[in-house]
Amino acid sequence: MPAPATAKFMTLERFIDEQEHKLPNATGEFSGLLHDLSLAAKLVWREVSKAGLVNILGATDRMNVSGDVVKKLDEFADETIYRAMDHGGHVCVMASEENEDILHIPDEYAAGKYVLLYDPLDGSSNIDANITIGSIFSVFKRVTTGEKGTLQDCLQPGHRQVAAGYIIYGSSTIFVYSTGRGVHGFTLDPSVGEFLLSHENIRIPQRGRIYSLNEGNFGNWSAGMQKYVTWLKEEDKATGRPYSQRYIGTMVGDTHRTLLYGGLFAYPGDRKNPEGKLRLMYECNPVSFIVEQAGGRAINGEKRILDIVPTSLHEHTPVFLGSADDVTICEEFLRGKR
Ligand code: FDP
Repeated sequence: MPAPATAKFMTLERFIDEQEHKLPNATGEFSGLLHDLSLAAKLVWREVSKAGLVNILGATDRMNVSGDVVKKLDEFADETIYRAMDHGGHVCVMASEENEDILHIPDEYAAGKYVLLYDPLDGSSNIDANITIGSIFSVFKRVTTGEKGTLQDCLQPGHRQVAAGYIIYGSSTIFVYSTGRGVHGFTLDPSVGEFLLSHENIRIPQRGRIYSLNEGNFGNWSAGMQKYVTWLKEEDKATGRPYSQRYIGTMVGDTHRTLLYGGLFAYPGDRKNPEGKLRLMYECNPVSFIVEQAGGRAINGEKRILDIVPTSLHEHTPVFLGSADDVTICEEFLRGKR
Protein backbone atom coordinates (compact mmCIF):
# COMPACT_ATOMS: atom_id res chain seq x y z
CA MET A 1 0.00 0.00 0.00
CA PRO A 2 1.51 3.37 -0.93
CA ALA A 3 2.26 5.69 1.99
CA PRO A 4 -0.26 8.50 2.39
CA ALA A 5 0.79 11.67 0.57
CA THR A 6 1.20 13.45 3.90
CA ALA A 7 3.59 10.84 5.37
CA LYS A 8 7.14 12.12 5.61
CA PHE A 9 10.44 10.56 6.53
CA MET A 10 11.64 12.27 9.65
CA THR A 11 15.25 11.57 10.48
CA LEU A 12 16.60 12.11 13.96
CA GLU A 13 18.85 14.87 12.62
CA ARG A 14 15.94 16.72 11.03
CA PHE A 15 13.75 16.27 14.10
CA ILE A 16 16.46 17.72 16.35
CA ASP A 17 16.88 20.72 14.04
CA GLU A 18 13.12 21.32 13.78
CA GLN A 19 12.81 21.21 17.58
CA GLU A 20 15.64 23.72 17.87
CA HIS A 21 13.98 26.15 15.50
CA LYS A 22 10.94 26.23 17.80
CA LEU A 23 13.09 27.80 20.54
CA PRO A 24 13.71 31.50 19.92
CA ASN A 25 17.03 31.70 21.82
CA ALA A 26 18.58 28.39 20.78
CA THR A 27 22.24 28.66 19.79
CA GLY A 28 22.48 25.25 18.15
CA GLU A 29 24.94 24.00 20.77
CA PHE A 30 22.44 21.60 22.27
CA SER A 31 21.42 20.29 18.84
CA GLY A 32 25.10 19.79 18.06
CA LEU A 33 25.47 17.69 21.18
CA LEU A 34 22.52 15.50 20.16
CA HIS A 35 23.91 15.12 16.64
CA ASP A 36 27.24 13.94 18.10
CA LEU A 37 25.39 11.47 20.30
CA SER A 38 23.56 10.00 17.33
CA LEU A 39 26.89 9.46 15.58
CA ALA A 40 28.26 7.76 18.71
CA ALA A 41 25.18 5.54 18.75
CA LYS A 42 25.77 4.42 15.16
CA LEU A 43 29.44 3.67 15.82
CA VAL A 44 28.58 1.57 18.85
CA TRP A 45 25.74 -0.18 16.99
CA ARG A 46 28.14 -1.06 14.14
CA GLU A 47 30.43 -2.83 16.58
CA VAL A 48 27.62 -4.43 18.61
CA SER A 49 26.11 -5.93 15.48
CA LYS A 50 29.41 -7.65 14.69
CA ALA A 51 29.91 -8.95 18.22
CA GLY A 52 29.36 -12.61 17.45
CA LEU A 53 31.63 -12.49 14.40
CA VAL A 54 34.84 -11.75 16.26
CA ASN A 55 35.71 -15.40 16.78
CA ILE A 56 34.67 -16.46 13.27
CA LEU A 57 36.79 -13.71 11.75
CA GLY A 58 39.86 -15.03 13.49
CA ALA A 59 40.45 -12.95 16.57
CA THR A 60 43.33 -14.26 18.66
CA ASP A 61 43.86 -13.43 22.27
CA ARG A 62 44.09 -9.66 22.00
CA MET A 63 44.47 -9.09 18.25
CA ASN A 64 41.92 -9.33 15.46
CA VAL A 65 42.61 -10.30 11.83
CA SER A 66 43.83 -6.89 10.75
CA GLY A 67 46.22 -6.64 13.67
CA ASP A 68 44.07 -4.25 15.68
CA VAL A 69 43.82 -4.79 19.37
CA VAL A 70 40.47 -6.39 20.17
CA LYS A 71 38.70 -4.48 22.89
CA LYS A 72 35.92 -5.72 25.04
CA LEU A 73 32.70 -4.27 23.67
CA ASP A 74 31.99 -2.23 26.79
CA GLU A 75 35.45 -0.66 26.70
CA PHE A 76 34.98 0.03 22.99
CA ALA A 77 31.62 1.72 23.59
CA ASP A 78 33.05 3.75 26.45
CA GLU A 79 35.91 5.12 24.37
CA THR A 80 33.79 5.63 21.28
CA ILE A 81 31.21 7.76 23.06
CA TYR A 82 33.95 9.82 24.72
CA ARG A 83 35.76 10.36 21.42
CA ALA A 84 32.55 11.28 19.57
CA MET A 85 31.76 13.88 22.22
CA ASP A 86 35.10 15.35 23.30
CA HIS A 87 35.78 17.76 20.44
CA GLY A 88 32.38 19.16 19.43
CA GLY A 89 32.71 22.13 21.79
CA HIS A 90 29.36 21.31 23.42
CA VAL A 91 30.47 19.48 26.55
CA CYS A 92 32.72 20.70 29.40
CA VAL A 93 33.04 17.44 31.32
CA MET A 94 31.84 13.85 31.09
CA ALA A 95 31.47 10.87 33.41
CA SER A 96 30.96 7.27 32.47
CA GLU A 97 29.97 4.20 34.39
CA GLU A 98 33.20 2.57 33.26
CA ASN A 99 35.49 5.20 34.79
CA GLU A 100 36.14 5.96 38.42
CA ASP A 101 36.68 9.72 37.95
CA ILE A 102 35.20 12.45 35.79
CA LEU A 103 36.47 12.68 32.21
CA HIS A 104 37.95 16.02 31.20
CA ILE A 105 37.84 17.47 27.70
CA PRO A 106 41.33 17.51 26.18
CA ASP A 107 43.03 20.93 26.45
CA GLU A 108 43.16 21.43 22.69
CA TYR A 109 39.36 21.37 22.36
CA ALA A 110 36.86 24.00 23.42
CA ALA A 111 34.66 23.28 26.43
CA GLY A 112 30.92 23.82 26.04
CA LYS A 113 28.15 24.48 28.52
CA TYR A 114 26.81 20.94 28.87
CA VAL A 115 27.70 17.95 31.02
CA LEU A 116 27.33 14.38 29.77
CA LEU A 117 26.99 11.27 31.91
CA TYR A 118 26.66 7.91 30.23
CA ASP A 119 26.51 4.17 30.64
CA PRO A 120 28.26 2.99 27.47
CA LEU A 121 26.94 -0.55 27.46
CA ASP A 122 24.12 -1.45 29.78
CA GLY A 123 23.38 -5.13 30.31
CA SER A 124 26.89 -6.17 29.37
CA SER A 125 26.49 -9.61 30.93
CA ASN A 126 23.95 -10.28 28.15
CA ILE A 127 26.39 -9.59 25.27
CA ASP A 128 27.66 -13.12 24.74
CA ALA A 129 24.12 -14.53 24.64
CA ASN A 130 23.06 -12.08 21.91
CA ILE A 131 20.42 -10.53 24.14
CA THR A 132 19.35 -6.88 23.99
CA ILE A 133 21.84 -4.36 25.38
CA GLY A 134 21.91 -0.58 25.29
CA SER A 135 23.65 2.73 25.94
CA ILE A 136 22.18 5.39 28.25
CA PHE A 137 22.89 9.12 28.46
CA SER A 138 22.05 12.02 30.72
CA VAL A 139 22.70 15.70 29.97
CA PHE A 140 22.90 18.63 32.40
CA LYS A 141 23.83 22.27 31.98
CA ARG A 142 27.05 23.11 33.77
CA VAL A 143 26.79 25.02 37.03
CA THR A 144 30.42 26.14 37.46
CA THR A 145 32.10 28.90 35.49
CA GLY A 146 35.79 27.89 35.41
CA GLU A 147 37.63 26.84 32.29
CA LYS A 148 37.04 23.13 32.91
CA GLY A 149 33.96 21.28 34.06
CA THR A 150 34.14 19.74 37.53
CA LEU A 151 32.63 17.01 39.67
CA GLN A 152 30.15 19.60 40.94
CA ASP A 153 28.78 19.95 37.40
CA CYS A 154 28.16 16.20 37.33
CA LEU A 155 26.59 15.82 40.76
CA GLN A 156 23.23 17.43 40.05
CA PRO A 157 19.82 15.98 40.90
CA GLY A 158 18.02 14.31 38.01
CA HIS A 159 15.25 16.90 37.78
CA ARG A 160 17.87 19.30 36.40
CA GLN A 161 18.54 17.09 33.36
CA VAL A 162 18.01 18.99 30.12
CA ALA A 163 17.95 15.81 28.08
CA ALA A 164 18.22 12.08 28.58
CA GLY A 165 17.81 8.99 26.50
CA TYR A 166 19.01 5.59 25.51
CA ILE A 167 19.90 3.53 22.49
CA ILE A 168 18.64 -0.01 22.55
CA TYR A 169 20.45 -2.60 20.43
CA GLY A 170 17.75 -5.25 20.07
CA SER A 171 15.92 -6.85 17.17
CA SER A 172 16.29 -3.35 15.79
CA THR A 173 18.26 -0.39 17.10
CA ILE A 174 16.19 2.43 18.55
CA PHE A 175 17.28 5.86 19.79
CA VAL A 176 14.84 7.14 22.43
CA TYR A 177 15.26 10.59 23.93
CA SER A 178 13.56 13.48 25.61
CA THR A 179 14.48 17.12 26.07
CA GLY A 180 11.61 17.63 28.46
CA ARG A 181 8.97 17.92 25.75
CA GLY A 182 7.77 14.36 25.33
CA VAL A 183 9.60 11.17 24.47
CA HIS A 184 10.42 10.20 20.91
CA GLY A 185 11.88 7.04 19.42
CA PHE A 186 13.83 6.65 16.16
CA THR A 187 14.59 3.29 14.59
CA LEU A 188 17.86 2.84 12.75
CA ASP A 189 17.51 1.95 9.08
CA PRO A 190 20.91 0.27 8.61
CA SER A 191 20.68 0.42 4.83
CA VAL A 192 20.80 4.22 4.83
CA GLY A 193 22.47 4.69 8.21
CA GLU A 194 19.75 6.98 9.53
CA PHE A 195 17.54 6.92 12.60
CA LEU A 196 13.94 7.42 11.40
CA LEU A 197 11.09 8.62 13.59
CA SER A 198 9.12 5.50 14.51
CA HIS A 199 7.66 6.25 17.96
CA GLU A 200 6.43 9.82 18.24
CA ASN A 201 5.38 11.10 21.66
CA ILE A 202 5.50 7.80 23.55
CA ARG A 203 2.97 7.58 26.39
CA ILE A 204 3.26 4.82 28.95
CA PRO A 205 -0.05 3.07 29.78
CA GLN A 206 -1.57 4.25 33.07
CA ARG A 207 -1.46 0.66 34.29
CA GLY A 208 0.04 -2.53 32.89
CA ARG A 209 -0.04 -6.27 33.49
CA ILE A 210 3.67 -7.07 33.53
CA TYR A 211 6.21 -6.95 36.36
CA SER A 212 9.91 -7.09 35.73
CA LEU A 213 12.53 -7.79 38.38
CA ASN A 214 15.12 -10.34 39.45
CA GLU A 215 12.93 -12.54 41.62
CA GLY A 216 15.94 -14.62 42.60
CA ASN A 217 16.53 -11.95 45.24
CA PHE A 218 13.09 -12.50 46.83
CA GLY A 219 14.46 -13.94 50.07
CA ASN A 220 16.52 -10.82 50.75
CA TRP A 221 13.78 -8.25 50.10
CA SER A 222 11.83 -6.28 52.71
CA ALA A 223 8.54 -7.73 53.92
CA GLY A 224 6.65 -5.05 51.95
CA MET A 225 8.38 -5.93 48.71
CA GLN A 226 7.77 -9.65 49.22
CA LYS A 227 4.10 -8.99 49.97
CA TYR A 228 3.75 -6.86 46.83
CA VAL A 229 5.21 -9.47 44.48
CA THR A 230 3.14 -12.21 46.12
CA TRP A 231 0.06 -10.01 45.58
CA LEU A 232 0.94 -9.55 41.89
CA LYS A 233 0.82 -13.33 41.43
CA GLU A 234 -2.55 -13.88 43.06
CA GLU A 235 -5.60 -14.41 40.90
CA ASP A 236 -8.07 -11.51 40.80
CA LYS A 237 -9.85 -10.66 37.56
CA ALA A 238 -11.01 -7.23 38.76
CA THR A 239 -7.43 -5.98 39.16
CA GLY A 240 -5.98 -7.87 36.20
CA ARG A 241 -3.97 -10.32 38.31
CA PRO A 242 -1.92 -12.39 38.11
CA TYR A 243 0.55 -10.17 36.28
CA SER A 244 2.97 -11.71 33.76
CA GLN A 245 6.65 -11.70 34.61
CA ARG A 246 9.27 -10.57 32.07
CA TYR A 247 12.92 -9.91 32.87
CA ILE A 248 15.64 -9.37 30.30
CA GLY A 249 18.27 -8.33 32.83
CA THR A 250 19.23 -5.26 30.79
CA MET A 251 17.77 -2.15 32.34
CA VAL A 252 17.20 -0.31 29.06
CA GLY A 253 15.52 -3.35 27.54
CA ASP A 254 13.24 -3.86 30.51
CA THR A 255 12.46 -0.15 30.68
CA HIS A 256 11.74 0.12 26.97
CA ARG A 257 9.22 -2.71 27.14
CA THR A 258 7.67 -1.16 30.25
CA LEU A 259 7.39 2.17 28.43
CA LEU A 260 5.52 0.59 25.53
CA TYR A 261 3.44 -2.10 27.27
CA GLY A 262 3.12 -0.67 30.78
CA GLY A 263 3.66 -2.33 34.14
CA LEU A 264 6.51 -2.08 36.60
CA PHE A 265 10.28 -2.53 36.46
CA ALA A 266 12.13 -2.63 39.75
CA TYR A 267 15.53 -3.25 41.23
CA PRO A 268 14.87 -2.95 44.96
CA GLY A 269 17.42 -2.70 47.71
CA ASP A 270 17.79 -5.87 49.74
CA ARG A 271 19.49 -7.25 52.83
CA LYS A 272 22.78 -7.72 50.99
CA ASN A 273 22.67 -4.49 48.96
CA PRO A 274 20.43 -1.94 50.70
CA GLU A 275 20.94 0.54 47.85
CA GLY A 276 20.19 -2.03 45.15
CA LYS A 277 22.40 -2.58 42.12
CA LEU A 278 21.61 0.16 39.65
CA ARG A 279 23.50 3.43 39.41
CA LEU A 280 21.74 6.72 40.03
CA MET A 281 23.69 8.91 37.61
CA TYR A 282 24.08 6.59 34.62
CA GLU A 283 20.96 4.43 34.75
CA CYS A 284 18.21 5.54 37.11
CA ASN A 285 18.26 9.32 36.50
CA PRO A 286 18.11 9.25 32.69
CA VAL A 287 15.61 6.42 32.52
CA SER A 288 13.41 8.06 35.18
CA PHE A 289 13.45 11.32 33.20
CA ILE A 290 12.18 9.41 30.16
CA VAL A 291 9.55 7.51 32.15
CA GLU A 292 8.19 10.69 33.76
CA GLN A 293 8.16 12.48 30.42
CA ALA A 294 6.07 9.61 29.07
CA GLY A 295 3.56 10.01 31.91
CA GLY A 296 4.89 7.35 34.29
CA ARG A 297 6.53 7.44 37.72
CA ALA A 298 9.97 6.50 39.06
CA ILE A 299 10.76 6.34 42.79
CA ASN A 300 13.36 4.88 45.14
CA GLY A 301 10.66 3.74 47.59
CA GLU A 302 10.66 7.02 49.49
CA LYS A 303 10.84 9.77 46.91
CA ARG A 304 11.17 10.57 43.23
CA ILE A 305 14.41 9.32 41.75
CA LEU A 306 14.78 12.74 40.11
CA ASP A 307 14.76 14.46 43.52
CA ILE A 308 17.71 12.50 44.92
CA VAL A 309 20.66 14.83 45.53
CA PRO A 310 23.72 12.80 44.51
CA THR A 311 26.78 12.72 46.73
CA SER A 312 29.05 10.57 44.59
CA LEU A 313 29.38 9.69 40.92
CA HIS A 314 28.82 5.98 41.21
CA GLU A 315 26.19 5.74 43.92
CA HIS A 316 23.44 3.15 43.71
CA THR A 317 19.75 3.53 44.39
CA PRO A 318 16.76 1.22 44.63
CA VAL A 319 14.38 1.91 41.75
CA PHE A 320 10.71 1.25 41.01
CA LEU A 321 9.47 2.68 37.75
CA GLY A 322 6.78 2.34 35.12
CA SER A 323 3.04 2.90 34.81
CA ALA A 324 1.91 5.52 37.31
CA ASP A 325 -0.75 3.29 38.92
CA ASP A 326 1.59 0.32 39.25
CA VAL A 327 4.31 2.39 40.91
CA THR A 328 1.74 3.86 43.30
CA ILE A 329 0.48 0.40 44.31
CA CYS A 330 4.04 -0.81 44.82
CA GLU A 331 4.79 2.28 46.92
CA GLU A 332 1.81 1.51 49.16
CA PHE A 333 3.14 -1.99 49.83
CA LEU A 334 6.63 -0.66 50.51
CA ARG A 335 5.22 1.84 53.02
CA GLY A 336 3.20 -0.87 54.78
CA LYS A 337 -0.13 0.71 53.76
CA ARG A 338 -1.36 -2.53 52.22
P1 FDP B 1 24.58 -5.89 33.75
O1 FDP B 1 25.02 -6.30 35.12
O2 FDP B 1 24.46 -7.05 32.79
O3 FDP B 1 25.39 -4.76 33.15
O4 FDP B 1 23.40 -2.39 35.96
C1 FDP B 1 23.70 -3.36 35.10
C2 FDP B 1 22.63 -4.39 34.83
O5 FDP B 1 23.08 -5.29 33.89
C3 FDP B 1 21.30 -3.79 34.35
O6 FDP B 1 21.27 -3.45 33.02
C4 FDP B 1 20.31 -4.86 34.71
O7 FDP B 1 19.00 -4.37 34.85
C5 FDP B 1 20.87 -5.44 35.97
O8 FDP B 1 22.26 -5.11 35.99
C6 FDP B 1 20.72 -6.94 36.08
O9 FDP B 1 21.10 -7.36 37.34
P2 FDP B 1 20.84 -8.86 37.86
O10 FDP B 1 21.73 -9.74 37.07
O11 FDP B 1 21.20 -8.81 39.31
O12 FDP B 1 19.41 -9.17 37.65
